[in-house]
Amino acid sequence: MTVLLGVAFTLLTLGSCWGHQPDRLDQEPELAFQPSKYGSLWPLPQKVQISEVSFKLSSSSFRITDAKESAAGPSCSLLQQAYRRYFEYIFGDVKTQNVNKGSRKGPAELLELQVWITSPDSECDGYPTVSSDESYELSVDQPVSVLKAPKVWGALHGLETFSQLVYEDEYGAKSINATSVSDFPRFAHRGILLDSSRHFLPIKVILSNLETMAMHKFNVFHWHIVDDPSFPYLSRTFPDLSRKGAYHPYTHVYTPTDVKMVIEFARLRGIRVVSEFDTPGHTQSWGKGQPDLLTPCYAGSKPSGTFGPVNPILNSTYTFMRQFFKEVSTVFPDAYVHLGGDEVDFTCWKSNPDIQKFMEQQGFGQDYRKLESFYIQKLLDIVTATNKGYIIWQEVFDNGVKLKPDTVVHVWISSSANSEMSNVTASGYTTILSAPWYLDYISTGQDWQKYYKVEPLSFNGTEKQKNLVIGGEACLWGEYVDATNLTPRLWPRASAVAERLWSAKEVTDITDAYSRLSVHRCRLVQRGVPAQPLSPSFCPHEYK
Ligand code: CP6
Repeated sequence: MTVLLGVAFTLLTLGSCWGHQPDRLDQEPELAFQPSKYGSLWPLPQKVQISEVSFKLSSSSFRITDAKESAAGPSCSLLQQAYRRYFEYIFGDVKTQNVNKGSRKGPAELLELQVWITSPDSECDGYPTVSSDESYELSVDQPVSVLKAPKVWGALHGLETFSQLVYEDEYGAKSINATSVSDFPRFAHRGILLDSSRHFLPIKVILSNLETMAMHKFNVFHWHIVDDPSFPYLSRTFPDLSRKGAYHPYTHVYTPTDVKMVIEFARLRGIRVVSEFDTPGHTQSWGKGQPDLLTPCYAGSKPSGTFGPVNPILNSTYTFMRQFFKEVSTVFPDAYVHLGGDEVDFTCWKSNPDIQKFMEQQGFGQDYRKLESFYIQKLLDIVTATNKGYIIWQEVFDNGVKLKPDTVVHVWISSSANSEMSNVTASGYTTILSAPWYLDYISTGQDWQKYYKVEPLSFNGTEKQKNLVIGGEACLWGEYVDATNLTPRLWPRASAVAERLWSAKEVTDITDAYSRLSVHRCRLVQRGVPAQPLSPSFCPHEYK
């Protein structure tokens, strides 16, 4: 067995992805590329030890297999499909690989990665949840490497980590160093929000984004599926909603089959699909297919012909919501639905004489937040009756609505995020943070650093309060985003968020992050993801 100075080779190879110095920009320090001792791992595992001993891998002999003790065998198609995916990521297009194993006496060869699900219930056929065990342990060694995980969710993450440890030596042959990894997420909820209302996002775009999310150990796809401009969700119970409210009734809709496909594709990658049906605001498109759902706005004493938020004073509103959310609760298997509740504009409610009368009867005075809370309270009860939990935008909490103890409050307003996190957790609610992570906002320069430097637990609060922060989401609002620019706008900027939510709190070295992220970004490109560059540079395998 020949032992190579694997690390030296790793560094050489990784180094080929570094170009010139990044341009000096106002806000960020200039970062020099110094190869990281962690190679190109992203997000960084909780514990890693990479040795200098290296092995070769060849596509003709290397296999990913079920360990014989594993609780998941060949019948677990989630794992079998994952083995195939990662084999392809490791070896690329096998047909065009140079299979120059030949007679050249080289270092030892790694022949096998055994995957061992250690808990009696592998959860192979289940859905991931907020409390899923995502931990894994990986030992890369001769003659076989072992990936141990209690559940399939950890195994999926471990396969990604394994694939990130493989690099090309100077002859283009695949190598890996003896390594041990012990890993688990810092936060349980690590999400990406995509908005399919401002622009319709073809299923293909959604699926490829899920694939990229899996490469980053993201585990929640927050599907902001409908909003003011369009209603692409095809409801079986209320088909007029998309027939009249989508941009196009056939080409710009998500059919039940489409939705199933997204959910299963996500499940196979350990990703939850949390749908958002945002009300009472952001609902213009709902009004087209559901007469009387929205509040008629008045100009003086006459209806102006425009409509405002969902009409909270009609019984028919709640009959509709009951049926609609009953359907949603069966279509989306996740235990949570996102109910929105953000940015309700009171102008229209104020203009409407029937609403004014109702306010008086209820003793709400001029406080329209009370009317908003009245609506939301009823909605929450409706959704609770479907046996779902809910996530709501922060305004619902701010307005003092009575919430179930397991409610997740989604903090999005940047100016007050820290005090909001303090207040929400002081009231005993769990929370997720998005305020610092609006990835639809763009600027020149390395803004990934700004996202990376966020510390979600920097607010004032007790240990108990901090434990209520279950994670965060990067948001890609869709006003200026469609299939043409979604991927490069999101990646690798969302990669910064992935590491902040997965890795240990102490992982803050921006120089080390830059080195790993540069190579990671090239890996995304090699895998066919058009992720934008961080700085002037080149990749060994450019995008094609
Ligand atoms: N759409 C919806 C949006 C936003 C929200 N809800 C939003 C507004 C301002 C900023 C970011 C996002 N585009 N439905 C608020 C959660 Cl800065």
